Amino acid sequence: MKQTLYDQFVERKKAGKRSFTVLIDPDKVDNAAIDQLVELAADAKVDYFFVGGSLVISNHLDECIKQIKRSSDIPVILFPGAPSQVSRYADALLYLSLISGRNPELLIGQHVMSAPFVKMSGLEIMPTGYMVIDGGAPTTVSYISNATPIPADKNDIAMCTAMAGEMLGMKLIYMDAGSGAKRPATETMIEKVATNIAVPLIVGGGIAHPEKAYLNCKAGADIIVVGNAIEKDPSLIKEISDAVHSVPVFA
Ligand code: 1GP
Repeated sequence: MKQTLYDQFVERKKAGKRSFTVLIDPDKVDNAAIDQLVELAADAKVDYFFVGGSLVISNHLDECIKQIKRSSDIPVILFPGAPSQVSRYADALLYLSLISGRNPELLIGQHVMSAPFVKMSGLEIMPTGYMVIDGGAPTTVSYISNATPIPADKNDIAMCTAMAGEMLGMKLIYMDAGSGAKRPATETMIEKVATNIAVPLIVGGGIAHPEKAYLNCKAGADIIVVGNAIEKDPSLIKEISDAVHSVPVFA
């Protein structure tokens, strides 16, 4: 049987290998920018692309993914800001439930409305406990989700939220300080979460330097996501990818 991407996540985690993911927001890239990102990502041995955004205003999600696929075999995983952001051209879908919030629509409501459509897509579905951490600025995700983020210094709340998510059956936990966060999630919080769950841990939001990506991995992040900083300076792809991949196994 073909190995799923999720199997690959678990295998990499077991082997102590960290992964680097470039987030592409279809609203922020044109064809030339996609080509450039894909080329840099292939050179830098990027592991995955996430595609999505809190708002996808433009209507070219399918086209964006098809274009990535034409020139690269890096897996494309949807990171949807809304149920409409489903494309059968991707490889998998982070099926996000906003477990840090108390907005029933984003915990289960939108899932119910879109379930048949999501199932019909044939995508690999990755049930993901999505935790928004206060990143020091009201980001699009906190505004759109109408949900209070976990305060940046409340490590125990983050830990308990992740534990509950895992026990509810989430296969991944994603700690997100929000795109362009002023303050990314702290290593203390990442470590607290990582040591209390067994499923792979994704960390993103406001990571702008290779050192921070490295420290997050040392603290227990399995998958690092960077979008904003790379949009501003695409040469960071290589630097951050090298940093993530240089973390010693079981550091
Ligand atoms: C946001 O985790 C992602 O949802 C990535 O954040 O754009 O700040 O890298 P940045």
